[in-house]
Amino acid sequence: MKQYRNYIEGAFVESERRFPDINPATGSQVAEVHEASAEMVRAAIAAGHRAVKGPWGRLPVPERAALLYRIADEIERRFDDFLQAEMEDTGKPVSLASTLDIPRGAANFRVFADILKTAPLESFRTDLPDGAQALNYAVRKPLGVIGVISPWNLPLLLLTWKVAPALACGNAVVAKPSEETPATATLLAEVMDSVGLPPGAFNLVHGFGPGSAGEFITTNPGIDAITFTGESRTGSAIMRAAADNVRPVSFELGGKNAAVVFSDCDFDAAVDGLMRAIFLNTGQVCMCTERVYVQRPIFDAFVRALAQRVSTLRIGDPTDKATTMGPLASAEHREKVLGYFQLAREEGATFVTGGGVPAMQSRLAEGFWVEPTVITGLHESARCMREEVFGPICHLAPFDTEEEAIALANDTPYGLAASVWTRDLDTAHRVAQSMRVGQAWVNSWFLRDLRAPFGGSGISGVGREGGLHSLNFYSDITNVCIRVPGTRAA
Ligand code: NAD
Ligand code: 6OD
Repeated sequence: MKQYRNYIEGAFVESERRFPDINPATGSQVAEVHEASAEMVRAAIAAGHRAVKGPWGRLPVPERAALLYRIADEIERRFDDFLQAEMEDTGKPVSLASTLDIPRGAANFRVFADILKTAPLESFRTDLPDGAQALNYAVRKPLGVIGVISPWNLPLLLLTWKVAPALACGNAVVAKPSEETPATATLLAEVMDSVGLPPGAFNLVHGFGPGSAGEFITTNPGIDAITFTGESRTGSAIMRAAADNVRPVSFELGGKNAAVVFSDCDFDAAVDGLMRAIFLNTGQVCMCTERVYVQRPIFDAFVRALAQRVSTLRIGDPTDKATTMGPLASAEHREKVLGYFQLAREEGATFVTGGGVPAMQSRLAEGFWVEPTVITGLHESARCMREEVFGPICHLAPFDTEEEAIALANDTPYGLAASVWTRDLDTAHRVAQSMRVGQAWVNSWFLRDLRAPFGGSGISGVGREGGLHSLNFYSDITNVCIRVPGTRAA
């Protein structure tokens, strides 16, 4: 049985307490995970502080950036190991993991190394009444030890999205991947080890949230900032823990994302785009669309076209290149999603497709499968319209006017992402800018430029990461103000 150990101050550390890592496509155990004790988490945090005060913290920017490039190169060299591990942990199809998760894992390190090298620093000249001047300039320093807590849906992508800029800024990291998906994080620790990252700069602890590694990180005053991706409810709990020592937090949380499809859209492109937006990663992407509003003249045709396309999804073995939809990530998550299918029935939904569990054969029979599901007919106040399901389900409803569509899309406490489908440029800008979300895509979905701000409004998040936003969150910024006497430059 494979063993996933903790990585603390450059050493792989075993634990007495172990828990199983399950392959969601088969329901079988693939590894034993070593759960970090409170003492181990304390040791990881102390190691982080030693690293920041020691060789890691003193490394000049070009050398730090060179190490980040080496990490990216090493992830790519071990591409197949990462791919296999991610598929076993999540059940995601090889077609997805090989084009999204693993390449982005490497890209995160390269991009943030580049951003660090080219990041501008603010400076202002102030003209003083006596003719002298003051020069203000900001300097960026590491914050210290960053607690990174990540979810199970895009394990490597979302972990490295935070670890890379945190390291780029010279911090040490104590990272805790989801208990459901510890595999690629463990490989990442091996990569850090093999590229010669100074011990303590990157530490990995395995475990759960409450009463385990997650809580041990967030409640430890030695953690200087917490960056978290996961459920909004968990964000609230972590925010309470961070409040005690007034630590900064960056949160990327849940969504109940809408798409607005106007009659003048490129119909086929909108159907294609929404198939991705609804079913990518079995609907387990925080930005997946669960509410689709379609302008009335094309509503019926759109529902029919989407249903027809759903029938072409290939549900099956993640290692088969033809597979386009894998299982849900865990038995527990499947119970939750099936609970929402049942609730939708009770709330009066019409099931256009799906709503059940597909019959799978042989070794896949014990996996955590559900059918891709399209529903209509729910009232806006239905729980299925208001709560995040995080599975392969969407509801379609008609709208008449642009104002109505904007109001419907924004009628949610979440505010993560939206997409707008239209050929009219004015409508596109107007509606996209009216969305109360962190990301509004036009005629597209999940297009990412890592220099762009990313995050959520409302209960979908706190702050923005990406590009300079990440550097600012992971830095302690000091403004130096120097009086320059008697100069008269214009
Ligand atoms: P989760 O909140 O259950 O868990 C996320 C992580 O937090 C895990 O590592 C877990 O062990 C840890 N955790 C749980 N309780 C904790 C506590 N009290 N203290 C410290 N750590 C704790 O989320 P999940 O089920 O793993 O992921 C799915 C959720 O994540 C969905 O809501 C999804 O929308 C959201 N998500 C958001 C984004 C985004 O960028 N906005 C991205 C991916 C996923
Ligand atoms: O692309 C990213 O950087 C990002 N944070 C994606 C989040 C996906 C949520 O499941």
